[in-house]
Amino acid sequence: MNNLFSLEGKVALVTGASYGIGFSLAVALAQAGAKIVFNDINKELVDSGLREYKKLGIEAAGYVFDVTDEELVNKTVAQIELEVGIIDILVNNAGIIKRIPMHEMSAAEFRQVIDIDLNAPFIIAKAVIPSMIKKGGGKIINICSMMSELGRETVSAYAAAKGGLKMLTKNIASEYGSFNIQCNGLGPGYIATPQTAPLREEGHPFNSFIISKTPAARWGTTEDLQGPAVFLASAASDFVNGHILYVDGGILAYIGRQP
Ligand code: NAP
Ligand code: GCO
Repeated sequence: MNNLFSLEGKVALVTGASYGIGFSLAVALAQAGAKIVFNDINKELVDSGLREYKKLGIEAAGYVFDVTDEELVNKTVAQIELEVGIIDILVNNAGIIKRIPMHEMSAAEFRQVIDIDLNAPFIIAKAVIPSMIKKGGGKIINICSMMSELGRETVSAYAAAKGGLKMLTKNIASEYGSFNIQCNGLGPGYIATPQTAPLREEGHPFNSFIISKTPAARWGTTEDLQGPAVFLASAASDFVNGHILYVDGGILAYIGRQP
């Protein structure tokens, strides 16, 4: 049974993984045996990420590229394939959110979120699929969100992107399942990372709100996501395809605590 979850001999690319959820997922994949490749948008972040991986005994390979830059993505994937190996596991993690009331959000701000959170996963999946097909298969994990299913005030662009990412996941699964490529989504609930730090400030009403909406009555940690990520990256999920695995403490199942 342990071999089912082993990633020995696999190369995993995790985008936006200098810190936060991406970093935690990369650590888990490394601890399951994968060789970790990650990127971030500037050298300072990549260098800082390399130092943090090394502190954990992980010899990661770091590359600097903006996930929305198709030409640079294609060039870097080719470079990774030469320097490290064919990418067996892709985790599309890099993402941003802009919390702005829709009627105050500019089209440019909306497009920026869509570009990073939806167009980039398309660009990178498109770049790695041909070699996965040649190699006989692969795993693509798109980091979705509660907002792949639900809306809330001020996150219109993010919800549109993450809803689209859910359907892109299902379409990649449909189009490439016959090549032994499994594409699934990982849908974190509310996780304590820099991205949600503004919502967790002392006394912020959102803090108590999320606790009341979560049966587990706590914010998630990036460690809560590690086991599900290894499952989706490993042979244990070879017949799981087009699935969004929500790791949310039960939020999506729960109407919320009565006042
Ligand atoms: P985070 O702390 O903001 O980290 C996001 C990472 O992506 C950062 O390293 C960021 O680099 C990088 N990134 C952003 N834009 C990029 C670009 N254009 N090119 C390359 N890298 C880029 O976010 P997180 O909380 O770890 O979230 C990671 C993923 O999980 C995101 O897709 C997010 O939507 C999703 N998610 C988060 C939660 C949550 O509660 N935290 C829940 C569900 C889903 P910079 O430092 O340069 O921005
Ligand atoms: C927000 C939060 C959420 C989380 C996550 C929930 O403002 O509502 O940032 O969107 O980031 O996506 O799954």
